[in-house]
Amino acid sequence: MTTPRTTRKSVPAAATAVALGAGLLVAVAPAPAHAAAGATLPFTSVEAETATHTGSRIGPDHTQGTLASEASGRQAVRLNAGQRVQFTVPRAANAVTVAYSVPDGQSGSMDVYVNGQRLDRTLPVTSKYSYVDTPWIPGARTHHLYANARMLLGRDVRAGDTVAFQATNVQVTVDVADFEQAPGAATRPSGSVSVTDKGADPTGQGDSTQAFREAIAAAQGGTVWIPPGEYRLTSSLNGVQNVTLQGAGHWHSVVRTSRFIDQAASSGNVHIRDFAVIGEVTERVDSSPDNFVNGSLGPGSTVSGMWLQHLKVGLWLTGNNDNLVVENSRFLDMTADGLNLNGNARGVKVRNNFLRNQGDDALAMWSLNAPDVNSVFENNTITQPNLANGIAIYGGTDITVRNNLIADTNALGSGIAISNQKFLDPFHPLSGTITVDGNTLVRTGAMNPNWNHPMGAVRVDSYDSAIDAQVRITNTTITDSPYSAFEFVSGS
Ligand SMILES: [Ca+2]
Repeated sequence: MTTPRTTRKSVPAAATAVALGAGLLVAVAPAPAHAAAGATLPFTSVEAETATHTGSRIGPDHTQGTLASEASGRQAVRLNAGQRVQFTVPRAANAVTVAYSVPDGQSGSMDVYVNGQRLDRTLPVTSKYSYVDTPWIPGARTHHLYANARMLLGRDVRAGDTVAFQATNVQVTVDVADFEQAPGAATRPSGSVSVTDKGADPTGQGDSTQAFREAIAAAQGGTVWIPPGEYRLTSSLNGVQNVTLQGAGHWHSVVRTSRFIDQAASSGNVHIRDFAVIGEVTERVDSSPDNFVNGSLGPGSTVSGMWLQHLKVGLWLTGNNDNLVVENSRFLDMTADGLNLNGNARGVKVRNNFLRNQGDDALAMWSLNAPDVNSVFENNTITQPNLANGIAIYGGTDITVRNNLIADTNALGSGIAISNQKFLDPFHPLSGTITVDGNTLVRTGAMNPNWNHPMGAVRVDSYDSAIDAQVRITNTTITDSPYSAFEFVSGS
């Protein structure tokens, strides 16, 4: 949610037991066997605190604004120069992504060792994308203390091999590492229009904006091919409709821009897949469209297999996005939301995505101007949203939140919030049936400094109006919550 949050009156504890509204039905059913929660992911994560190391373990901690509190598992390993953390590789891999933090204002690199042998390549680390301040949000402190860095190892490693990272010239706190087998580059689809045929520079030096625009115009009804390489765009694309944008895989085709698509309307049939969009967003400016997609992709569109990083928001969706599917993508290090259906979403499905280190709600529906209707967040894995909720449903009609895995929320956040907090008008409150089924919540919920009481792992919240909807919460698994598992909050 990238609107300012109003300061909430402290609610006396006794008031939370008051009935929320005449139409509210809450069913907490026993848990039968059900599908495993979360996304099916191509990588396996290993926590640094479970690895061997010569540094010092920090945490566990749930205090707002601390490195340990923002860490996956609420623990991490701090390395001073010369110290290392060594992971036992859990699966065949040739690539690794490391979540880390370095002190504010600093940057450097870590040496990388495979089975004790130092690689020629190093892993750069920087504080550039961390330490986000949002003083207009009451209760916020400096947050977003981590960032992610990825690398191809240049060789294959097997389960049981070791990969170690050694701090060299800066203190590094290592949180978690993802090991995976990155596939080779895909080949160009026949009949496609390559951006390089239109003059795009795959070295990342030249400005490829115009080449992308020309390729999209030339490929109407067909496919734009983004070959392996890095492409720098200096302004956003618009008028994108009736076209497929396809890369060779997100490890191979990388677009460097903080604003990829910015358009209020589209006739739709836009398909975006298999490349990375990595921005340079270091602050959060709510009036700027520093997003992968800002606005509308039009009806019948899809986003799949994308790597999205260092943006403000992944997808901030308004206008017509009927039946949009967003799937199999990774959202890392946004300074605000991962994805927000900002009203008027119809039949949107967001499924099987991985979201780590968002600076606000990881996945949100906010029914502003027009309701979000018949839309679904399912089988997503969400970890470490460091301000606000894992999943937040602010209003809307017939919404489903199913089989998601959410872990390690921080200040101002629940694992899942079902809320009539409106933020702005015209707001469309919860109506119809709100299905919350099969979700797993690990260490979610946090103290809210504005309320002076905690937010629970699952929060049903009649903040601005009574809830006149059926809210069905079933088959929920909640473990290690620092505060309440379920919380029902009356209005002010
Ligand atoms: Ca950790």
